Amino acid sequence: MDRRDVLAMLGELAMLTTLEEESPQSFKVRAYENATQALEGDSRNPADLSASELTKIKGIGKATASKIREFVDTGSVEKLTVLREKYPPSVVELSRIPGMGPKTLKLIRAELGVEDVEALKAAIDAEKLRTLPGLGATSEAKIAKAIDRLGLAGKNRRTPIADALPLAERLVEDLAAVAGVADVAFCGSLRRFSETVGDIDITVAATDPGAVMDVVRNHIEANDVFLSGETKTSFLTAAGLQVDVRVVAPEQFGAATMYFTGSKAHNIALRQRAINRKAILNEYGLFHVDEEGVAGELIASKTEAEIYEALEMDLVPPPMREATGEVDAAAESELPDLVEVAHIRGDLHYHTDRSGDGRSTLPEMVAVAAAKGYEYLAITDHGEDLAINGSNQEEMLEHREAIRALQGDYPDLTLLYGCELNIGPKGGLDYDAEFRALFDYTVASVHSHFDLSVKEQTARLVAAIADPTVNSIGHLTGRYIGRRPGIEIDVEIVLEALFTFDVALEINGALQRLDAASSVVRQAVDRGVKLVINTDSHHTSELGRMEYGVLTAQRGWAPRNQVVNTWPREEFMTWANHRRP
Ligand code: DGT
Ligand code: CA
Ligand code: CA
Ligand code: ZN
Repeated sequence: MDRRDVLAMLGELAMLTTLEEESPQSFKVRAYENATQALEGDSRNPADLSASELTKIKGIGKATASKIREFVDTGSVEKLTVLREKYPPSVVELSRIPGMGPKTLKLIRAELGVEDVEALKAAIDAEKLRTLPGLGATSEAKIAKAIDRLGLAGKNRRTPIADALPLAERLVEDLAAVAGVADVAFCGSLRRFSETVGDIDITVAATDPGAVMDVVRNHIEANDVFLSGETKTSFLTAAGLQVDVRVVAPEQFGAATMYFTGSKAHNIALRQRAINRKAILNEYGLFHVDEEGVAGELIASKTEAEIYEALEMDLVPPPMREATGEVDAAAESELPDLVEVAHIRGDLHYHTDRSGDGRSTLPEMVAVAAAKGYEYLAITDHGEDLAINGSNQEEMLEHREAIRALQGDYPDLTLLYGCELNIGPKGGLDYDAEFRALFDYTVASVHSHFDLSVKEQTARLVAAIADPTVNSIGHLTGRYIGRRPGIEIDVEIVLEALFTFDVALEINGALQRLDAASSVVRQAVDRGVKLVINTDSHHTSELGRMEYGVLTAQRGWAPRNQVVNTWPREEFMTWANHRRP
């Protein structure tokens, strides 16, 4: 048990308590959130601390400390168990629908007996929601639209990557530690970095499958194992997510990861290539076939690289394996020169505690960026229009002084005095043009008014893009994957404006955002729009998100030279300055 388990437990407690107390502002919810923040700022493993050591940490109260100890000592928390029963996963899912606050949720459960999305849909279709106090036909329609746009209904419901990836990474780490395990990888849509997944597929290389299956079965005692054979175990997590764990022989690991990574359509194209070469490709390897079509001698199986090579093509990076042209491109050695994490030279959407939602100080945030070896960094705290989180002119100018003062300590890292400008409903931006011109670099983004028409949203973005103090557009639609549909825009028109005004399109690495989406990135790449990959960090622990942004960029076929923050400092600065007044 470690920090991540404790933080996950507190997160779940805060979420379920919000439903229970019908408010995110409740004293208990705040206590769990403060504790989370306090633990994030403490380098020790909370599982190693006694109750009194825990309460000595500022932000952790007695009640929370005792819950953490209960969790560490017994593996569960009674309060949480009770809440989980009251709010099963199907109800939690309901609570995430925009317009479905805790009070409304309670009402529809009590009055209509609605316990899951299917029942909610039925109640909407029967026009029952509008009969409840506080709700009307408008909110009924709004909820119906959200369910539709989030893809929540039907049996093809999918899990947002933000919920699946941490769990998969954890399982991979645990399985890697099992004796006799040579290698482990998560495969499937998750490895392809699809923004939602149907299930998690994990492939383990080991000589003794039985031993691994035992560990999986024991390890997941809290979960629901519904299939367990000699080489495959499937289970459902508490949140209702399916995990498939398969064990293969180490010498077949490459063939297996390739097969289970898919996509299915990519596999089919590869299999055809194998057939054309009098061979057969399956999860065990690439084999010669004789005249009768019987598989014979092994050609390759150990690594994916060997198999792609034997198929006379370049290795296709997992995010591109969607059968959208990559097989032909790889065969012709014409895959794009894809951007990689190692190419990134700076982060250009980066908050400090100058922002109301920032959780680390300026010196802390800069120190971690410097340790990453970045050449430039734009500190982009929120502009004044963003209610609680923004800063007024005076505060911003003070902040600028602090940034300038810190610059002396970092001769190899150029610190840019930046801002995350808020795009208003009509495309207006914070401060005035003169004040905005003082910033070295800006990212402009939408944080409100999600319900305007396509036309209004598009015009709003175009107006912001046309402003000469804007360098980039942050998290294009403002979506939270599977939680909040973003604004609806005419992508063609927005890309055209970005191209014309030479403004960069951000790929936001926050797992719940991954915005612009990879499909939009692909269009932007074709259109010649410049890209920028950022972490939108609000805490020193969030810099790792750069990898997620890069994987999303790869899914959109983004070449290195089209991503401005891969450029050397001089080149980047020239671009950043050229249209600023
Ligand atoms: P998901 O789980 O719906 O997000 O999508 P995937 O791609 O992870 O699909 P999944 O979990 O059903 O299967 C994992 C991989 O296994 C899939 O990407 C390709 C491979 N696979 C599964 N079924 C077939 C099949 O019938 N034919 C071929 N060629 N490959 C398959
Ligand atoms: Ca899958
Ligand atoms: Ca699967
Ligand atoms: Zn931001």
